[in-house]
Amino acid sequence: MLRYLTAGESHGEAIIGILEGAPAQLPLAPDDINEHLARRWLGYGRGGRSKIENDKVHIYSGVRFEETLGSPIAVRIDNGAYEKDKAGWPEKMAIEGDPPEDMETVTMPRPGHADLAGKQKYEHDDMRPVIDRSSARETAMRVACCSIARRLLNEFGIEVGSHVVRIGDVGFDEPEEWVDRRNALIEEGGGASAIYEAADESATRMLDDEMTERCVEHIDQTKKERDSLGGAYEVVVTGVPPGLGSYVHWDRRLDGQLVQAICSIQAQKAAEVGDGFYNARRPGSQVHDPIEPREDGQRAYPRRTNHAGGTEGGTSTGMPLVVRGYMKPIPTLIKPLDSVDTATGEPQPTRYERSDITSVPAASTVAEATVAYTVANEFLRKYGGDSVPEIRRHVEADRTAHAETARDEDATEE
Ligand code: EPS
Repeated sequence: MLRYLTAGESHGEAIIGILEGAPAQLPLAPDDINEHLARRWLGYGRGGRSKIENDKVHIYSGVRFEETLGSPIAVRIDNGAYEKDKAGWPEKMAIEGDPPEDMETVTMPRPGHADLAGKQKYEHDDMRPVIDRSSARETAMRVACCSIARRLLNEFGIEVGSHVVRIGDVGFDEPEEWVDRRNALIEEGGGASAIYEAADESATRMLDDEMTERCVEHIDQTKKERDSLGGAYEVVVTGVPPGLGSYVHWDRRLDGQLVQAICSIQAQKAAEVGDGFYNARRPGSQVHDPIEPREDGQRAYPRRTNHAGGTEGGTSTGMPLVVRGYMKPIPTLIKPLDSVDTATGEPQPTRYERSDITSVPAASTVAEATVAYTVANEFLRKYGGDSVPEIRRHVEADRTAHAETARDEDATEE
C-alpha cells in the first residue's frame, strides 16, 4: 500500500513530499509528474500568483535511471513566490532568527478561510502560519506524489480524467447533458485520458465550447464585482477491474474513500459517487443499472447504464468509476467582507488581497490526482507486490481465472 506526507508553507522556500510503498521497476521520469503540475495551473480565472510559479519537481531518492527502486521517493517543488514576490518572504518566513522589526502581523481573519479556526487552534497571534499551511499551494505536492500512483495505474491500463461541469451560476444541470459526450471521448480515445486531454483545450476545462464561453464571461463579470466563484467537476477512472474496495468494513468501501479523496482537497465541500445527488430524486427503477451477460473472456458483467458510478456495495463493478466534486467559492475576495480584528476585538472589513476569481479547473486536476491515489491503493491491496513484474503476475493470474469462469458460463448457456 502507498502512503505519502507533504510539508511546506505556501510562501516558504519549497514544498516537500515523500511517497512510500511505490513498487520497484515502475518507469518514472520527472516529466511524468511535471506534466500534471503544469495542468494544475490551467484554467481561466487564476490571479497574480499564477504568473510567478513554474512548478517543476526535483526527485531526490527512490528513482534511478528513470525507474523506481522500491524505496521512498522524496520530492521537492520550489515556491516561486518566495523570491519573486518582492514581499520579503525570505525574512518573513525565516527558519532562524527573529521577525523583521517592521513586519505586520495578520490579525484579520477572512470569513470562510482557515484563518480564525487555525489561529484559535494553534494559539497564534499572527495568522500567517495558518494562511501559509492551509493554502491550496499544498496541492502542488499532492499532485506530485499522486502522479506517481497514477503512473502505476497507467501501467495496468487504468486511466484517470476529469472535466468541469459548472462554474458558479453557469453550468450543466443534469448528468444527461454531458454523459454522451464524455462516453464518446472514452470510446474514441480508449480510456479516461481522452477526457482530460479534451478538457485541457478549454479555458475552463469544459467539454462544451459554448459553455466555456459563458463561464469565461461569468468569471469576467465576477472579477468586475470583485467576488469569487465555486463550481463542480467530474473525475472518471476507466480500466478499473471489478473487486476493488469492499462492503465488509466501513473504511474499505471504495465509494466512501472516493468521497474522502475529493473532500480532503482544500475548499471541496461535497462529493457524489455516480449520480449520487440526482439518484436521490429518482425511483429505483430509473437508478439501478441493469446487469447484462458477459462475453467470452470478459472480466466484468457490463451494465446498460452507470448511474452507480462504478461501485456497488463499496466495491468496483468494472464500469468506469465516476466521482464529482463541489467546490465553494474562494474565501479570499477582493471585495471586503465583515470580520473582526482579533488584535482589538473590533469589527473590521477584510483587506484587499491578491486573489484568484475561481480555481475550479485547477481543483479538477488535483481531484484526478487524489482519486488516482485512492484507486492505486485499492489496486495494490488486491494485486500488490514489491515490483511491477510481480504485480503483473498477480493481475494476469486473476484475468486468466476469470476468463475461464466466463467461458464456463457460455458453455452452460449453450
Ligand atoms: C491560495 C492563495 C493564492 C493562490 C494559491 C492558493 O496564493 P497567494 O495568496 O500567494 O496569492 O495562488 O495557490 C497556489 C499558490 C497554487 O500553487 O495553487 C490559498 O489561499 O489557498
